Amino acid sequence: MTFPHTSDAASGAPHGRLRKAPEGFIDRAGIQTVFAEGRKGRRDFIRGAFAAALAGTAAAQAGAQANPVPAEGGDPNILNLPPWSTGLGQPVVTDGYGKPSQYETNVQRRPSPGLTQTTQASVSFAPLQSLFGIVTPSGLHFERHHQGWWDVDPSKHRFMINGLVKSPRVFTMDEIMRLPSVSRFHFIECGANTGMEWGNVAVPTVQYSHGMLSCSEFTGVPLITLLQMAGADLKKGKFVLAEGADGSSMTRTIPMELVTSGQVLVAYGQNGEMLRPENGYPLRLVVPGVQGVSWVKYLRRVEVGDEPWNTKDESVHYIDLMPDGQHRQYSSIQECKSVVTTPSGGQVLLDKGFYNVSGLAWSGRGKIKRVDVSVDGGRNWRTARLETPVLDKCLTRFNIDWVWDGKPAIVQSRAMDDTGFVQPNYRQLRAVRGTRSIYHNNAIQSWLVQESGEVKNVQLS
Ligand SMILES: Nc1nc2c(c(=O)[nH]1)N[C@H]1C(S)=C(S)[C@@H](COP(=O)(O)O)O[C@H]1N2
Ligand SMILES: [Mo]
Repeated sequence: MTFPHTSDAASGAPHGRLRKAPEGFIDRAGIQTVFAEGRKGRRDFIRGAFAAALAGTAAAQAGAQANPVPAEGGDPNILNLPPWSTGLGQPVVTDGYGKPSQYETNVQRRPSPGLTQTTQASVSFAPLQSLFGIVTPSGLHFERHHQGWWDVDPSKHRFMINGLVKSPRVFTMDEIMRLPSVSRFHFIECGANTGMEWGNVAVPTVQYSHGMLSCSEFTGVPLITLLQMAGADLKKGKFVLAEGADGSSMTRTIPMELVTSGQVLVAYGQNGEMLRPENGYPLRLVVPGVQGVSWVKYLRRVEVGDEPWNTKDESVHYIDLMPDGQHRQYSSIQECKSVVTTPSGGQVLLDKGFYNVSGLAWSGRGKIKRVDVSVDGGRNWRTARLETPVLDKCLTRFNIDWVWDGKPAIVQSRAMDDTGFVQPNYRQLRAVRGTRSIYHNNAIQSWLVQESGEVKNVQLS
């Protein structure tokens, strides 16, 4: 399924309909990072750093019209020496693992208040609105558990290869970790990410609309190496089945081409350390470009076979109901997608003037080639800067300058990958996919900046 390159004129969209978030949905603490000190009676703004940024030269040159730092009388925060300039600091951190600043404690992954709450919440969303660059800190990586997570004892964990192989093999963690390894940056996105938007439910923040998305440096052994050690029949073997050791019996079929290309990894490392328990410690499959469900955690078995297995996780879940009433199965590649993370829903712009519009773009088919940004609901587009590195099947950070005139604005981003695929708007997506899907929504996201500065999730029809 591909969409034609949308010309600016063709994608001219009508005005957005403002959708209200469900009552009780907004969890303000989760929405924004606010530096409360000294800001009584003011509107919250998107990062405390903005006060400094606005006084800076880039913003001034870009035509900033407002400076929130009071000039007259002097700012006590620059005039008075704080305790950290006059006293002795803390000794080295010796109590184990380092933690973020106490002023950053509201940057957390969160279960969505809009989803059914079970005794064990099964999804937590990454706070995309608070992150920089492309790497998701491991403690903020989204989680999706079908049966809860486990801290698996690595000395007891075993990984088996069977099926169409000469000699089935069972590996210990030690045996896997002495093999040649590779390290690669890749995004992982749950196929259900942005799923609520199919039903036109205005989840209030980018954390809840797009936060089943994370990006890490993964370290491990290419699965093909392990298959070759077991003497896999790569002629008859057209697919592999990956199975997890947790109670969900997570099993997914993966086409052999992805394995022979060397991209699929049996990974134990995440951002320079071992995987986190909630992300599959001590072993998980990394299937670049493919939806999260195939990235089987607590990986205990890979079977080589000659046809897809049609397991519950591929016949009942993660299928797309198409307009003709048929279900689309095995639609595993996460198509080209992007989202503006600043400004985004739940944030508040302090005042008119300069803002850095920032966001993330990714494609399961390759590298991001271009991202365009619109501030008028898709009538006009400007090409954003792609920040390096721009990697294969990895998040790419984009930035673009914007001077907000204080009037209502609809901010959108539209990504294109190196296959020429252009991220669709809702009209284009629904024309192909209909209206009854849950999974695989890669439509252009719209954020309405209101005159008050408050940013809301809207969907253009
Ligand atoms: N063993 C096992 N693997 C699993 C799952 C699971 O519940 N059990 N969830 C899958 C789903 S649906 C997703 S989206 C990703 C989420 O990975 P994360 O929790 O590391 O973000 O893991 C996949 N692998
Ligand atoms: Mo998922």
